[in-house]
Amino acid sequence: MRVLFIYPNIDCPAGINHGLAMMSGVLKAAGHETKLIHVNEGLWDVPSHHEIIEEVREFDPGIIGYSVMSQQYDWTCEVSKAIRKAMPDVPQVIGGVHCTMVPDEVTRDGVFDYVGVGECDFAFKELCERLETGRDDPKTTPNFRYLDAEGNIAKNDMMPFPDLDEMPPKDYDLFDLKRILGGKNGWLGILTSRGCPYKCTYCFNKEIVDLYLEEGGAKNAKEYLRHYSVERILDEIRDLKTRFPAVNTVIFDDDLFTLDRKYVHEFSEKYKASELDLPFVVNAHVSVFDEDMAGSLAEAGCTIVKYGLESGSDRVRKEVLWRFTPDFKIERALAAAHKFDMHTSTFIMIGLPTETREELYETIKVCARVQMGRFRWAVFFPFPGTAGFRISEEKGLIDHDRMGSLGNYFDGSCLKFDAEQDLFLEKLSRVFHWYVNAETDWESAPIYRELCEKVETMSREDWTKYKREVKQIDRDLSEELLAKDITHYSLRYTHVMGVHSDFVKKDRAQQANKDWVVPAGYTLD
Ligand code: B12
Ligand code: SF4
Repeated sequence: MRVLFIYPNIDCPAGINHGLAMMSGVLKAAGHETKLIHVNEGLWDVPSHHEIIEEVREFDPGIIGYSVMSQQYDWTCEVSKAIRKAMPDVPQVIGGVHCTMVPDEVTRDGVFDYVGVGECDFAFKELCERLETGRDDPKTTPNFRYLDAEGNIAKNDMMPFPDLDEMPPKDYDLFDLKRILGGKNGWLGILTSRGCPYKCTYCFNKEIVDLYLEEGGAKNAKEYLRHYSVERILDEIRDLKTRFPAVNTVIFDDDLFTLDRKYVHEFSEKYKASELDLPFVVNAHVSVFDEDMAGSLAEAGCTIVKYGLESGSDRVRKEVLWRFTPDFKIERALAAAHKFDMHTSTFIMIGLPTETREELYETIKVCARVQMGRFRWAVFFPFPGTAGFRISEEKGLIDHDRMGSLGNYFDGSCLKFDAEQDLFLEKLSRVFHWYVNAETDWESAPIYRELCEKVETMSREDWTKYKREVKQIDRDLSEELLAKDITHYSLRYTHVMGVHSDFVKKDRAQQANKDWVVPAGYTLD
């Protein structure tokens, strides 16, 4: 069968969709033909409905599969309706995180013929083959929901979590990897595992585990966490590096690379011995990262460790985020990476449900204390289907109109805070790093304290004018401080990332020596 995937990767970094790479690999191994329309403005101009329909016609698929996250659901529905009008007989199927989170909502919308829930690597192949051969009723295919003739939601059981090493190779050729790597300065995203045992309220992992416990025959949450064998991953990277010499850094996109100490040691030893000679980046959890792991990873070539820090307030972490990491572990995890000279990067969230101004300051203070290499902040967004959504909804905090109109998670909150807190959040979402600088014991702190005081007294009107100048003010001040060798964080790469001046200096020195390829997401401008 000819299977056409459409991946709306709009308004976001262009990347490999690992789910599609795997599903396409499974289909190709069974003799099917696949093609992808990868919609991302960084890769190509976003096609019009007309252009998409033309491309669909040309490929003449037996089925169309969309892979969507919540943010792109509305766009996908519009495209699907346009295709339906032009080609009513082609079955259209949707899957991806958004469908797993709110399957009934998507099914009820009635736009797609089938809605895939959970990990559909084998289930989608099964559906394609049932539709093609008629050997079994497609309507009973595991993992799928649909509207029956009476308009009720019909739902099938789920297949158990797939065993990763039973899967055929991923089909990276589905993507224009050369172009993707070009846009990312040679950074290759790889997934070595699936699953995470934590239950953070803003993430989808808890919900997928609950779903498989209820409907997928899973006996315990541990079944969710699976690794590909280290040998398979090394072969995958070796193959891609050979075929795409532009690859110069591997970024392991796994939710949690460092949960299993034994795995970290095994991986590090084999990676080093493989002589791949590619620096790599991992995601770690602040609860389970120490010098033993840091040493092992650094020795193997790890250069950057990324952590979710999210909030500096113990109450918010426990009550709102369900992240039960005490402060000392956060500090230990960051210090461990610094000891081995690895760059550290943390994710921060502001504007969390019930978060007070004092608690926001606790987040600022923890950043000033641990002095990570960089931090990226976002304004909390309650993804439908998450516990974070339910917590916010129960407390009547969600402004639904605002939620629908927010294009990203950086410029404002869709929660109803009082006017003063709302304005403070807007300010922080532009100058969070100034507040962090102001709380340090650095020579630059008084300068930033003065700036923060100025920002705090501004009315909304004054702030609206001032915020347009923030980037330039920040850059001018940073250059002045760099010239005097005074430590500080400044905005680099995006308007929501504070980068330590030591990194800026190192980066410039290496660029001057021309032996440094600036990694995507780690570039300075
Ligand atoms: C790697 C990753 C990225 C990578 C690659 C994205 C990608 N599409 O693969 C990059 C860096 C590009 C990225 C970007 C973003 N990400 Co991201 N990302 C992840 C991460 C860590 C892993 C994704 C993954 O590969 N999973 C493993 C694969 C096997 O699972 P899967 O992709 O879900 O696919 C399976 C099923 O969903 C289903 N399926 C998928 N597609 C289809 C299609 C059909 C037809 C069918 C039937 C089934 C089906 O079967 C697949 C195979 O089992 C997840 C967390 C996670 N654990 O999933 C977050 C996650 C998916 N990302 C998230 C977010 C918010 C983003 C961004 C919006 C961040 C931002 N502000 O820029 C962007 C949006 C990207 C986009 N859509 O354009 C959220 C999504 C929340 C939501 N409800 O939408 C997640 C869940 C993390 C979280 N906060 O909970 N991300
Ligand atoms: S630790 Fe990270 S991946 Fe795991 S549940 Fe929490 S946010 Fe999600």
